Amino acid sequence: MNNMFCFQCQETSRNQGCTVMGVCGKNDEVSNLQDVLIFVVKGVALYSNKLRQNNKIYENVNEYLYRALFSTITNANFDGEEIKEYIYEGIKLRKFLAKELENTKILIDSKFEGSRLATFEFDESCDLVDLAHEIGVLRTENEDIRSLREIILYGLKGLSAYGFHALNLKFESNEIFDFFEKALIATEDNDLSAEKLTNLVFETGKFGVDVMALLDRANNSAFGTPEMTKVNIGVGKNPGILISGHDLKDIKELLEQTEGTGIDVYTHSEMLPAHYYPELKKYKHLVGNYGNAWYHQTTEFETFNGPVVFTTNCLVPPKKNATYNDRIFTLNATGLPGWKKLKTDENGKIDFSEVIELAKKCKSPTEIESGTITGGFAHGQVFALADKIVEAVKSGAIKKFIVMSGCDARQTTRKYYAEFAKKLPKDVVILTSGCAKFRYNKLNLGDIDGIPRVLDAGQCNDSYSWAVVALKLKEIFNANDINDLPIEFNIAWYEQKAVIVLLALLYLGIKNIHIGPTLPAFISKNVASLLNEQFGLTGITTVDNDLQIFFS
Ligand code: SF4
Ligand code: SF3
Repeated sequence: MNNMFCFQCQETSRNQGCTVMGVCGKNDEVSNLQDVLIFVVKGVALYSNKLRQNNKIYENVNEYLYRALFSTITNANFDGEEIKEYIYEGIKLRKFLAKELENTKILIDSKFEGSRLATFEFDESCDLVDLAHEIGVLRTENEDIRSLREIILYGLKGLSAYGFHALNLKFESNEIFDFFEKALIATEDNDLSAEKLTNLVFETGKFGVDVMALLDRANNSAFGTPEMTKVNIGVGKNPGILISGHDLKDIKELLEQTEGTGIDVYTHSEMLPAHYYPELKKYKHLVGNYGNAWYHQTTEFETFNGPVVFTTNCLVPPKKNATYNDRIFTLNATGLPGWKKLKTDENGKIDFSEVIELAKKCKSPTEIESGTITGGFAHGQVFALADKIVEAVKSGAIKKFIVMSGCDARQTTRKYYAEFAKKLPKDVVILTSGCAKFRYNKLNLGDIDGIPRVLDAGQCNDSYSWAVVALKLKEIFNANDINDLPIEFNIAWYEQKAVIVLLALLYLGIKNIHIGPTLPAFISKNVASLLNEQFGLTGITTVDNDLQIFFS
């Protein structure tokens, strides 16, 4: 029997599955505990959904469901003790909900009543390997059913992440929660056929669109409409705090608490787009972005010299000789043994005083690059430039757009994306979002009539912007089908947020998407054929060959 089994990300061992230890650094104990947690989360969803049907909604349960599932996303949480706390918290919540249900005399689904999902208990004496085998990925023997169940689950993980950020800004949707719970329960329903599960995969994409739209509204109302912005990538003389991850409410609080302290704030990786929002860029001490995509952190945190705050993934377990461990703080669903966890109070406020005091004692960051990069092309800014863009398309100055949103990661095969960007015909504009952009956003690819050739909409969830832009272009050009537009899709994926983005694009009817650098291990051969036949979804090949396919 395997020590563990996980195949949810692009770096999974041999593109089959991590069975001894995660390539990401997740050990077998944490992996198995996460399997248990996912099972517990489904049990909570079972009761919560029944009560929801009867208009009984519990805010703390909603928050738990998102936060707990989010903690199982790749590179979010490596702390087994914290995962156990989530498990115990879930079992307590499930019991509470069961009592509530008893009081209301509502019956739970007879199919699940008395089942393990409804009654499961956990304690330290449980054999984790046995347990994970019974309730983890490999519980499903049929590989197509397994594939469909896991696609849904990973889509829901991505949905939970985006839903969590929106919730942090007090934006929520009962309809999304309702689907989220129902789909979680469905992944345990042995009566669902492959056809029904396939439909659920596409429905997950619909709610992917909804959750990204919700988060877009939340971010825009809290921080203004992203606008074209030049971001400094050099450093100043003051000590700094580096903030990473995706949660914009967290950076806003950090900026408020550091104002006037003499500390500068820098963004890392997916926090770069914070600079594009008026209500965040107005802080003079938000001085720049330090470094590149998440996996460079093992060297970049060394030279940053000051404290680092993680609001979400991607965390990388430090090397043995790392000197920065006592400078790292985590928040929300993230955790790593030995790194300090910052707590939020009952009003959701974070106390950054410890981070600020530490920063004051640290050296200022060591410069690793200089200059600026430009971004801020979410749908609002693109619409403001619409006339110029449409004119460039009509005159033939812009021949095509290529959406290259998604994730970056370590594998050397990802050099493909930098090479692909460099070799693109000069009349092609890259539309990007997510950390994938770090492969080509510093290549100085120039502009077309003042329109930069790399338009960065923001974080991975801002891929939604490209769907909105595509729909707008369809209207402007009076096209019958979104696929008739001069837009191609070459998406780089890594973790499960990319899965919900992909499902959302499929739901919107976008065809012929290329994904890479490899096809997901969790997509079985039959499911891959179905996606290929129905949507033209395919993998990447070589740069030259793909350029031929896209531009000949
Ligand atoms: Fe392996 Fe990815 Fe799972 Fe980590 S998250 S254990 S690398 S499949
Ligand atoms: Fe990156 Fe982790 Fe996916 Fe939000 S930070 S895109 S990989």
